[in-house]
Amino acid sequence: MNSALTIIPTYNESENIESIVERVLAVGRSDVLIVDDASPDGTGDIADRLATASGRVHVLHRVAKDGLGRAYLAGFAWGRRRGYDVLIEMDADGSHQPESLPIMLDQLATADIVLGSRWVPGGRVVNWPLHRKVLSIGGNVYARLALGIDVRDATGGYRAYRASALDRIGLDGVASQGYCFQLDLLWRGLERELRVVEVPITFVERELGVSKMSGNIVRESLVMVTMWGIRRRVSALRELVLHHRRLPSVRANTRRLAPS
Ligand SMILES: Nc1nc2c(ncn2[C@@H]2O[C@H](COP(=O)(O)OP(=O)(O)O)[C@@H](O)[C@H]2O)c(=O)[nH]1
Ligand SMILES: [Mg+2]
Repeated sequence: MNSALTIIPTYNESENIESIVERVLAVGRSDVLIVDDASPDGTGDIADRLATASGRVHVLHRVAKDGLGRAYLAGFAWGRRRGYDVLIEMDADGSHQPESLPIMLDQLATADIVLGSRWVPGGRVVNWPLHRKVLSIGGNVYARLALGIDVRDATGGYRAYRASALDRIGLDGVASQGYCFQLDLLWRGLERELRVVEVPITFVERELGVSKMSGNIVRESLVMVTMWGIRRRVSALRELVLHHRRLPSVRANTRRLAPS
């Protein structure tokens, strides 16, 4: 693999952005793109300063808060135009530890999508309140059952994609946000038979700033996952009845890295 870009979406992350960028640069495996949605707290100005200080840091300013999914889509497009081979998703708040990047990126030698996973053996969550754990585990169990996938952490936001995987996924029709955005990309990847590997990570809840999670984001995921699950079952039935064929299993291309 050649050049990698870590994309960090930000909305009001002035207390976190400098430290996370420094940590990514210290790991030394990727450039950085900050996608800031005109944060009122001045995150964009700090980002500009970081970009002036290092040629490896770039900033994409957007005019208003427009959701995590669209921030990533803009970041992916920016990175693809500049020829990056690997696109990484990382939160700004320190939850996704940059020090895990080498082990994740090494997996791209034999995978198209690498998921940083909290819910495989060796994965951990630090300082999360019980209700967030319940929501995440429950959401993942539901996604696994509804979609028939074999992924333990399908909603996580710490990931690495081969650029070719994003091309195969086809980002044009993706409109979902939040956790649903993460699920959407993974589901499209699995349906296109991309190779997915889960790497255990330690997720550390933010110490500074506030979460932008909302009830709407949860509801969106629930509705979409249910719809995708039904659609898949209808397609499977149609293939079987009309063409006497089985759909390829979406589970076939998934594996887990053992805890180190
Ligand atoms: N650009 C952009 N970033 C966002 C938006 N919403 C959330 N983020 C960023 O997405 C990341 C994850 O958000 P966070 O609030 O920590 O979600 P949580 O970890 O699920 O509680 C952080 O880096 C946020 O700053 C948005 O609308 N636009
Ligand atoms: Mg967070």
